[in-house]
Amino acid sequence: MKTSVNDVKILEVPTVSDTRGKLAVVEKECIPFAIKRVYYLYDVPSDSYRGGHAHKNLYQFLIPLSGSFEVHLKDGVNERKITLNKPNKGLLIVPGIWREIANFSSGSVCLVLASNVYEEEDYIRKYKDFELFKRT
Ligand code: T46
Repeated sequence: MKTSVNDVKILEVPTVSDTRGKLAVVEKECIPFAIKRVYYLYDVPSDSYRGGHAHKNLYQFLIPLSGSFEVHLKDGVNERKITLNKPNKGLLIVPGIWREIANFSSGSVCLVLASNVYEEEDYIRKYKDFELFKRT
């Protein structure tokens, strides 16, 4: 699979702001996939890390609803590290990207919008298998 870490993008979520606060809306124009699943990570200890895998076909949009965390990305050749800390800025992760999520701040919440339902067959959980997947 040819995707690279440069295909991973921070997208701004349109936000309506007034004296009562802010309201952010993810509509279909905002992200390049139809949402089939929503899940979120919370109560994550600051010394733990999530991810440590890639997806074969899944698109995801990660939004730091609260707090901050770091997303480490690999495509088999290049790497990127992105800090998410603004609830109106999400990270679009395309298929075929290895990710590790770490350094969660206290009370942080990571919302994930996904292009498909949960399928364990879509996961590549060993880095050696990921390298092979990227070569083929
Ligand atoms: C990702 C990061 C951001 C389910 O039963 N249904 C689900 O929708 C998900 C996502 C997970 N699970 C089960 C599978 C495992 O037994 O929950 C357990 C923990 O899943 P996992 O170790 O994959 O969790 P994370 O936080 O490492 O990764 C998750 C997503 O799996 C992954 O796509 O990018 O959040």
